[in-house]
This record gives sequence, structure tokens and C-alpha cells, in this order.
Amino acid sequence: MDLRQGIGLRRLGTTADEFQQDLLSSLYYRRGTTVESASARDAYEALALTVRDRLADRRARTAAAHYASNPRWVYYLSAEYLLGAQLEQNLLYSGTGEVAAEAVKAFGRSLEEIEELDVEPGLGNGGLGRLAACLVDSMATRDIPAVGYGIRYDFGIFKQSVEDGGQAERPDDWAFQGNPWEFTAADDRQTVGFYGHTEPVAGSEIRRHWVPGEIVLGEPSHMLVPGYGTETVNIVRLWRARGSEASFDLSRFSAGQYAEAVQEAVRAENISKVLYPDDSTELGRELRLKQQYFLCSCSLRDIIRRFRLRNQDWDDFAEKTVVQLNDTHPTIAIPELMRLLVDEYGLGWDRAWSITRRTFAYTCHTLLPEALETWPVHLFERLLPRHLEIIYLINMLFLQEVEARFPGDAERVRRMSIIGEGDERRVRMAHLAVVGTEAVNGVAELHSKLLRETVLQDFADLWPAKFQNVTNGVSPRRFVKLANPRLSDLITEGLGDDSWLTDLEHLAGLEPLAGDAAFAERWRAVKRANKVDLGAGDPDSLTDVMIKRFHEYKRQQLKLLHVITMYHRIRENPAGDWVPRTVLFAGKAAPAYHAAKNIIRLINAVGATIEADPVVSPYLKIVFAENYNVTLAERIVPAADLSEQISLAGKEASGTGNMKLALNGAITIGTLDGANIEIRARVGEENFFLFGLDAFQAAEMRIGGYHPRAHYERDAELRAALDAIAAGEFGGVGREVADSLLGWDEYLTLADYRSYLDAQEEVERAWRDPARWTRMSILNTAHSGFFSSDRTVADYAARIWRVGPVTVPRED
Ligand code: 73E
Repeated sequence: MDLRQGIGLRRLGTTADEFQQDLLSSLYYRRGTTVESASARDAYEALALTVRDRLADRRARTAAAHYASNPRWVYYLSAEYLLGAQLEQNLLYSGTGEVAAEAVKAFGRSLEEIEELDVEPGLGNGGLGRLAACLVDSMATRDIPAVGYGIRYDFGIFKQSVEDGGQAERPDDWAFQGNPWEFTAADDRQTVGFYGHTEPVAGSEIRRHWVPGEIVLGEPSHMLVPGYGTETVNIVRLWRARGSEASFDLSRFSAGQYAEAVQEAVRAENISKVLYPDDSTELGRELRLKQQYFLCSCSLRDIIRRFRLRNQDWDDFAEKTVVQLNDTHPTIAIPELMRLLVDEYGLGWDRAWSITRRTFAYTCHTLLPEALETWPVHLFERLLPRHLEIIYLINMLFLQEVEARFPGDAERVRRMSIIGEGDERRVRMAHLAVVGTEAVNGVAELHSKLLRETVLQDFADLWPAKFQNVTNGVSPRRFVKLANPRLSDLITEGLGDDSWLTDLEHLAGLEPLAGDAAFAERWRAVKRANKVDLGAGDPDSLTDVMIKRFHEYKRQQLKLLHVITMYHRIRENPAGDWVPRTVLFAGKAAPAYHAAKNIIRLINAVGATIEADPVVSPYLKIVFAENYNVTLAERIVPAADLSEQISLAGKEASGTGNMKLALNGAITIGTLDGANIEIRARVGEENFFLFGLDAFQAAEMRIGGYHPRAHYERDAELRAALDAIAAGEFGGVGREVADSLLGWDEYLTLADYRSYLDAQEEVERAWRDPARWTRMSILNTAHSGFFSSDRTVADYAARIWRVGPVTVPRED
């Protein structure tokens, strides 16, 4: 099939010459310049457009094949996407890497130079946003008809630098110079209402008419999401808020009131202005709820539009559609679909509710109570009055069901209500998400179990079959093939082919090579070369990495206590046989999260102290890599020897950095938390450095009354480390950090300190035996195949989405 033939277009060539012709043509006709005067930016844009063209044909064939088969669709709703840089990925996925490298010589520039200009769209905070990106990659790779919906924030996650020893934030105007990967589709614009009031509809008890007080336009653009090793190209569709034509006040402008003339438009556009730099604890307010509703309303109307292209009967909607909610952020989609069906399309309540419930599924990503979203009822009443009415009705009917199942259990009814009755009445979005969906899943086995047994226990009692686990995964293309080409080549050679790229369990074929001295030697050489490339420290030192958001539950402070203890030990015994280490931290703290920023400051101060110490610095070095993002992760992960996954057990829902690092042959030191448990079960306990309390013990310790001071009193090395911090040896913030650890130590850092230090000694024993270490490293890679997001998507497809692949025909 070649859709271009029908309209008389030529096929794009596949040779380097043909690619170069198209590249020069892009430069001339689409950038409007010539090779002689092309800037680096021109070269980059021309290349991006030329590569994009190669995917556009596959996209056209995908859309045609999907339309023809009228399949069941997966719609992924997520407030965040961390897609990573696009150029290198799209070169790989379109198979044009080699011809492009040849063709760009016309510019007198190398491909690597040009790739430097490819800015990653940082439209997410951390793991949740990157998971969304891995899942859309794997959905395309598995030929699943899918669209990812999100928000096209003007400003992504802030840019971080370290200034005067602490985190500084700058805005990330990521598309300032334009984004060549994006297509706009003004015809699919949507209008979204806010505020206002509701009115009865004559002749109906249930239908209401909502008269919004503000109207905002949602303008879509999309980026291509190619599958690897297949023809499918899906899309991520991102909405941008715009003022309507009427929002510009010409008469005010003419009267010289320039600011007032555009204020309505500015207010509208603020909705998609900035990503909330929020990871789990910080609370956004009204604007954040506006963003959520904006995303859901635009996306659902688009989903309905697409449904109606091929279908007439609403009863088919839930058969043809599954909408996966990425955490509670898009939960407002549930009452919005009810509103659309009941108020706009005139369906009866029961029929609409049956459709709605069968359409949605919900993924929960956290257990932290402070991260479970709730919104004040009064805010809802003002911003989304009709939705509040609908939520009340959903809740009333739901609580009747609870009452019928558990007669007289008023306490249970109160606990389960979608409306929380505290000092301030609040809408509990997680409850709404559980009530309004067909399936609820956690993101790792332990997390799913704790959801069932703690935060969502009442719901699991009522609907046990609704609760599932789908363990997270990561894209092996981005996080092995693109990030670590040296290791990829070695793996392919070791296995005899590169089928592992789409069937990652094939990595198990490396197992016999773990004992092969020549292979091990090459494995070590790859790791060393990656460390040289990273340039973070002595490539022969143990590269110990902790890369993730800064949060007290993740316990960067525990890592720091270890570093300070090592510093003390080396100072006391400079002639000791020390294992040289480079400790690399990277990660951002939410700008308003004071305690996390203090830890960043302290890390940098300890790093400077060690650096200035001639006795210790030959053995110990702290590197704080600024502005952690997907691009930086792709450089650090291949160079890591040791992966720090040291959250307090029961707090990290899954983690995905842990998977990336294990796949690249880093060995984990970690607690029994999140997906660490599953990593350890697969790679083998002898290839994992375990320490610390388990989730049960941690909960018991909290209940039994935890006294951090007792640990301080009992352990001389811990005392020395904390005393040094508190005394301000590393600067003034030390006092605050020490006070919090000694005062309440929310995440049991001191309780796990000794066990952590013991495990670090085991790390050093293993490191001193390179043959043992390398064997452990190879086995980590060999047994991490389960952590491919292709497997995650297969799990969702089989157990939650009940969708199958649609094959897109090849060109011929
Ligand atoms: O454990 C990670 C998990 O691997 C979890 O903390 C993270 O999601 C990852 C992917 O499943 C996560 N992020 C958020 N909640 N859980 C979150 C909450 C509010 C705003 C932004 C992100």
C-alpha cells in the first residue's frame, strides 16, 4: 500500500544521495535558505523535517489502516509526558541514521553536532511522565491503536542549576525556537467552559444546562510516535489553551488600554502556560484543576469525534474505547463524560453511567497520603458547577450500593464517600477514580498489594476483581540501544541477533556468557568507555549513582550520611585500603519543597569539603550533575556501576530508574520497596545488595513509636556524621537537616543507617573482585528483560484494555 500514489506523490528515497536531495530541498523550500548561509539551527530543522517526512508516510498508512478496521482504541490521558529528545530516536525508528550521517556532510557538520540542538520537551516531572512516554512507545511498537493525550505546556519542568551551593530555577521555554516535530490541526479545535451556573432543562429530571462564565479554546498539535520494527506510527496529541476571537477587546485596545484589551486572552492562555513542578507533595491550586479539566474536556470531545467517524450507536462506545487515566490528574474526565452523554447527547443516567464505567481504567502511582488529590468542594462549585452536581449524584448512588452491601456500617460509608467531610469538604479524586472505572491498577506488585490492603482497602473489599497489578517497564530502545550503543553492540554480538530490542526476555541468553572471561573483559571495557564519555570522575573508581527527584522518602539524606561516614573513616585512616568512589547525584527538587532543597545544598557543601581535602579526595568525590532530565539520564545510566534505590520500604510505588540501571548492568543497592523487589527476585539475591526494614517492619516501627535519637545514641559513626552536619561543618543548612532527622525523621533514615553501611561494605567486597562484579553486572542485564515497557503494555492490553494489534501494511 502506498497512499502517495493516489495523489501522484513520489516515494521518498532510501539511499544517502536521495536523503541528501530531500535534506537540501527541506533547507531550500522549508527553511528558505541555502547551504552557504545555513545556520546550525537551519541544518537541524532541515534534518528534523526530512526525518519527519519519512515517518509521515507511515503515519498516513497507520491512520488509514486504523480507520478501515474500526478497532477498539486505547486513549492514554496524562498530564505529563517526558518524551526525551526526538531526533536520535526518530533516526533509529525510521532506519535513516546512516544515510542521515552521510547526508549532513553537505552542511560541513557532523550528526552529533546537529543532535546537540535537539531540545527535549520537558513536559513532565519525573517517573510518571516518563512512564507515559515509554508506554506510548511500546503501544506503537506492539501495533496497538492508541492516542496519548496531554497538555502542550509553554514552559516545561524548570531548568536547574546550582548557584551559591543551592538549587536555582529558570523557566524552560523549550519551544522558543519552534518545534519541528509537531503538527498542528486547527480544525480539531475544541471549546471548553469554566465557571458559570446550571439551569434546568424542560421535561427532564436529570439533564441540566450549564452556562459557563468563561470559554477557552483548546488547540491541538501532535507529535509522531513511531513503533520500532513495525510500520505503526501513533500520535501524542497535546492541547494548548487559546483565547477565543471574542476575548480580544478591540474597543479597549483602540482606547489605549492595551493590557486590559488582552487580559481575557492572557487568562485563557495561562491554562497551558506552565507544567506544575510538582512531584507528589506540592499542591497546585485552582489553575491546576483548570488544567486538568481542560485536558479532559478537549480529549473526550476529540475521542467522541473520532468514535463518530465510524460508529453511530452509543452502546458501542465502551466496546470501541478504553481511556486509561494516568493517576488521578485526569479523573475529572469521568464526570465530564457523564455530562457530555447526559446533558449534551441526551442519554439516560443509567445508560450513560454504564458506558462511562466501562470506558475508564485508572492507574494509581502513589501511596503517600499527601499525594492523593482532593479538591475543596467550594472550588468545584465555582469552577465546575455542573460537574459537582454530577459527582454528588454519582456519590449518592454509590453510597447506596455500599449501604446495601454493608447495612448499618455508617463508618464505612463515611470512609468511602467521594466527598470527604473534614473541616473543609473536599472531593476525593482517587475515590471518584475507583468508583468510575472498570479496572484499577498499581505499578509494582508491592504497591498494588499495599493499595488493596491499606489506602483502597474498603474498595477492594467491595470490588476485589477490579484491582490489578501492572508492573512498570522502560523502553529498551531508548534506555539501552540509544543510550548505550556500546553495550547494545556487545549484547547483539553475544546473542547473535538484535531481536532483544523487541523481545527483551531474550537477554536471558547472556547468562552463559556471564562466566566467559573474554566476554566479561569486553563488558568491563564498555562500562569504562561509558564512564570516560560521561567524564564525571575517575573511570576506574566505583561510579555510585543516585538519580531521581529529590524527596525525603527517597532518602538522598541516607546516601549523604554514608558519604560523610566514609569521609570520616578515610580521614582517620588515610593509609587504609579504600575503594575509590565517585558518588553522582542528579535530580530536581520542587521549588517550594524547602527540606529537599536543603539536602541539595548539603550535598554540594559536603562535595566541596571533600574536594578541598587532599587526604580524602583521592578516594571520594561527589558530583552533582545539574538539570537532570531524560537526555542526562541517557548519559549517566550507561556509566553507572552501582544503582541507589534506597527509599523507605512502602513509599516508592515502583521506580523506573532502578530498571534502566539494572538493564545497563548497574548493580542495585536497595530496600524491599517498589519494583526493587521484583528486580531482586529476577536478577537473584546474590546479585543485589539488600538492606533495611521491609514495609511491614517500617509500618510497625512507626506505630510502635519511633525514636531517631536512640539510633543516634547507639551508633558512634552515625553520631559523628550527624554532629558534623549539625555543627555546621558543611554550612548553615546542616542544622535544619540534622534537626529534622533527630527530631522526627519521617522516613526512618536513622533506623536504616547501619544496615545500609553494612550493605555498602558488601558492595566494596564485591568490587574488589572484578570477575565477581562483572558477573553480577552481566546477570543483572541478562535477567532484567521483564522490565521492558513492551511487556507492561502487553499486560495492560491483555488484562485491562482487552485490545489486540492492528497491522499496518507495508509500502508495497
Ligand atoms: O514510584 C514512582 C513510579 O515509578 C512514583 O513515585 C511516580 O510514578 C512512577 C511511575 O509509575 C509518581 N509520580 C507521581 N506520583 N507517583 C506524581 C504525583 C503528582 C504529580 C506528579 C507526579
